[in-house]
Amino acid sequence: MMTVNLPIEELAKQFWKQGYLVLEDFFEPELMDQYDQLILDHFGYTPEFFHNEEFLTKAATEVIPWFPQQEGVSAFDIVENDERLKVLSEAILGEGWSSLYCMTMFSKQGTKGQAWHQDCAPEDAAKFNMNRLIYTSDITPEIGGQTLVVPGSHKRGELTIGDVNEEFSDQIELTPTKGTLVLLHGHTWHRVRPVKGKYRVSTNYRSMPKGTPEDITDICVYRNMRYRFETNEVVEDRLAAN
Ligand SMILES: O=C(O)CCC(=O)C(=O)O
Ligand SMILES: [Fe+2]
Repeated sequence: MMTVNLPIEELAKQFWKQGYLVLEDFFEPELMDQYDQLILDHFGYTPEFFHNEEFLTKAATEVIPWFPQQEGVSAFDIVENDERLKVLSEAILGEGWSSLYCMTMFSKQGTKGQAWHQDCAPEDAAKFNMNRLIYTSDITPEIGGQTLVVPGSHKRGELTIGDVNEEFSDQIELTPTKGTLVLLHGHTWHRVRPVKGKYRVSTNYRSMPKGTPEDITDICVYRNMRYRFETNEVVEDRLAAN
């Protein structure tokens, strides 16, 4: 691999300490504008929800997914192939890591964002996805949709049971601007604030270490349930069990 002008080892260490990493101005504004336009061309401003009513209500999560690479929108390969992103991913995930899929998540005006969750089950610390999130337009306090994370929570096991939108005293609020890269461990507790602006979008190039099952992100852990996307069902009611 080519040499990259980033303190790679330091950044990897920071990722493993915090469970996330924020790199502002990582991508060129022109590329982000191109992506944002492709995303708006696909969704418009008022797309229909994709998930069923039960999920929308119980998960308190209102995002609409799109997998542009699976539809041959080749512009999305540019970020995938970014040498700096590859080198950083390898430093964090180790040799033999792989890309999972690229998913754009769109939220229209007046929607809830996402409740606290872990993208995959935390029981085995070695089995996880890593989110590589890019923001193609600014998130601002006026627009809403800030991403909340609990630093170090990737080492704290299962997300606790409780209010799906609790304000934790140790949470950190991220307000990513256009071109920002956020790397986020799938076991890190995270949430997205409600969206007040016209729309809010993030694009996630999910990845995983060698030996991770392809369906690692099929079951998501919320504070009130575990949900399986493949079959659209609640696989564990965490409130009933306690
Ligand atoms: O859009 C974000 O900022 C976070 C989205 C999220 O929860 C994820 O990519 O797993
Ligand atoms: Fe997530």
